[in-house]
Amino acid sequence: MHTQDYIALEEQYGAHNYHPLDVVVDHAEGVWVWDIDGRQYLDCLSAYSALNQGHRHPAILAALLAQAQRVTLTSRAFRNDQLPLLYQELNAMTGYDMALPMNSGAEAVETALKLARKWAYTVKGVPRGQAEIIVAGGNFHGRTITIISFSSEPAYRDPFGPFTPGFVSVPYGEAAALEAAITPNTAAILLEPIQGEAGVVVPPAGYLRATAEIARRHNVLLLADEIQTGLGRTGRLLACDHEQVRPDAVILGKALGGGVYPVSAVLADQPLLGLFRPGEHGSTFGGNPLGAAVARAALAVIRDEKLAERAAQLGEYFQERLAEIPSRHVKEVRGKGLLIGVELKPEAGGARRFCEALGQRGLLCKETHDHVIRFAPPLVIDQATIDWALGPIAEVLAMN
Ligand code: IF1
Repeated sequence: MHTQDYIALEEQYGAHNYHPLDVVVDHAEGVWVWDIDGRQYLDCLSAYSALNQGHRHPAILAALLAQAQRVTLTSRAFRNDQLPLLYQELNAMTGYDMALPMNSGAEAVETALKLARKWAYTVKGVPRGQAEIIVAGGNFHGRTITIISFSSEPAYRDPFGPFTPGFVSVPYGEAAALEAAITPNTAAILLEPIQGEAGVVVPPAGYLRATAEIARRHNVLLLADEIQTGLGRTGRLLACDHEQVRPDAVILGKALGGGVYPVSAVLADQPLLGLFRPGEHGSTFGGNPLGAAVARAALAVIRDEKLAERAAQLGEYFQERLAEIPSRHVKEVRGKGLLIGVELKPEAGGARRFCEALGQRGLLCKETHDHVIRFAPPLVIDQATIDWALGPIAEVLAMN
């Protein structure tokens, strides 16, 4: 079978909810990916930051295989010997008292929203059914009906109503707008520390700090969606750490599963996460021993290989070199750590053709929101590989 055969099968038998680049991946290791014809590519997307530790990290694979030989699934009807250790290790790394494990990012976001509503009714005293949660324009938190209910992107929402009520949207990056939206019924503010999908939008310095202060002053929870920004990506373990902000709840996903298995979680202290009672929330696969063993190894790699520090150093280097590339197409290079967006001018004709041209030169990238090329390689990348990547990137940015 050839590339075109796989593409034809996929188009015929699969739902068309994606528009992937025409690369059929055969295998991968570290920062590298090979297609079925043996062509080699540098992965500059990292599955949207789910591969911070690189493809098939040996320690994570070893944990996966060892656990698969023992037990993979118990459901939460019974206990297993991995989940308690994952809890303890999450606590040691982040300082939060407790965690609640789920599978996908969207499920963990839903978990945090349910938690905030329960807190509003049982602790804050908001009348039942009246809780409001403030979100930011341009957000991306997943694709469930509740989550798309507060998306500002028509493509994610449009034919999928009716929507879940109880959400109020304010412009991202403006603390004053957040404060003005707070009412006595406000339960929480839900934010991404950097908006990934919106095009790597970095808020003004001090925004998170100011938001945390406003939330505290008004007795409103701050929920940080660190699914994409967390676990080292931006140069700190959590992106909120850049401003010494400690949200009431942190939502993790993606790299928590080390690029091999879906694991997500909500972290919070006991007075908040302790509010859930048996039966109020759960998941068949959430907290399963295979996922927990993988997540333990994924966290150990982040800690032992100092991936946050690597992202800080190499990200600064990569961003500086990108900014030096002369190109009439580039409007701005921005980001934190190894979450980098290159925004093109509207006249450039969209980022997609640049991503396709990069693909032909051995770099896998994905456009975000038409005009931004995202560079987010695995955090295990080294400087020499970044130097190599800058060649094809400069070539492509010099195109007409
Ligand atoms: C897709 C984007 C990235 C996320 C944040 C929650 C979730 C995500 C901050 C949900 C997921 C994804 C999912 C993937 C593409 C992708 C994405 F371009 F759509 F916006 F990363 F930038 N919070 N992000 O970024 O996590 O339920 O998917 O595990 O939906 O096509 P999930």
